[in-house]
Amino acid sequence: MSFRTSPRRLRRSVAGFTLIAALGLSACGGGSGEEGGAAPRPTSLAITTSDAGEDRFATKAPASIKGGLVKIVFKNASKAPHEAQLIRLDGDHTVQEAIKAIDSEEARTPEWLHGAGGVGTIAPGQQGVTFTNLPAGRYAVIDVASGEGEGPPPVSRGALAEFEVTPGKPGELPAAGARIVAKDKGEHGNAGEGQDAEDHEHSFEVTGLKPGKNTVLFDNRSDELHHALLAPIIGDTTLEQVKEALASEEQPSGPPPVDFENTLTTAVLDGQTKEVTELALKPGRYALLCFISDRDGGKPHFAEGMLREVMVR
Ligand SMILES: [Cu+2]
Repeated sequence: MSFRTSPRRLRRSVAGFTLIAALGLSACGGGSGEEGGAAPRPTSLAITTSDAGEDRFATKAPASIKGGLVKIVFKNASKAPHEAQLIRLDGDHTVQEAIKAIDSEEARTPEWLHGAGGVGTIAPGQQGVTFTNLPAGRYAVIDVASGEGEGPPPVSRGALAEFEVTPGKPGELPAAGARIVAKDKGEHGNAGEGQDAEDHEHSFEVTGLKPGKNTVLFDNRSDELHHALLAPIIGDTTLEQVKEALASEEQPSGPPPVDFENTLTTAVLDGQTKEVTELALKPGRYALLCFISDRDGGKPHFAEGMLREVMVR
């Protein structure tokens, strides 16, 4: 499963449920705190995904942009949900190799493949904005997460564009009202309140999420790839029940534990990188989790400490 955001896994876990992904990020982008006079102006990276007939898509991005501080503006002009996941490729590795690695059942992610952030899945007609710093290199924007059913992911059906990033000046990310931090075991405060630290190879720290549109700093201080999924918990389902359902390889019988139609997610970020993105939340209980595994494989991170409840009110 490497760093594919595993809707298939979700689907296996929650039979009869379609991951229609995030109805989310509001259409107005930008403006989220570009104050602070001396700050360098971010380079704009405009990405659009639209329908191309017969279950195919087309993703457009500029052929080359200046790196450093970048403002990614992703417009979903398709009738299906899409994400704009940025990846960076080392050496001579190709996007096709990357897709193969991401879409394989193996949980490993090769060292030459980097999660460079982006905009998590948004609904048709929506626009999402993310700020991050991009080092120079060869990039692609792909959609591996938004596919429905068991068919090939959208990236294999045209939701893909390659581009080059030239060296630019890194800058401060805009201010964010909320913060989600991914950490590795051993870092201060890692174990989480009242949880035993045994299985906690990684953990989330979260502050400031509120109902409505949130500007969120996703700060990956871990050495591994992570994303942050926020799935509304249904009814009185406990976090333990959510965990069981996610971990189960069997078709579950009862009602689904979380509302995947309204799940919000960030893009996948390499270790030691960060981005500021937008997440529109309704009041209620959410499961905050990560489906990615370590680069060398193993369990998805929700089974290694990255699953916790967040109350939004
Ligand atoms: Cu993770």
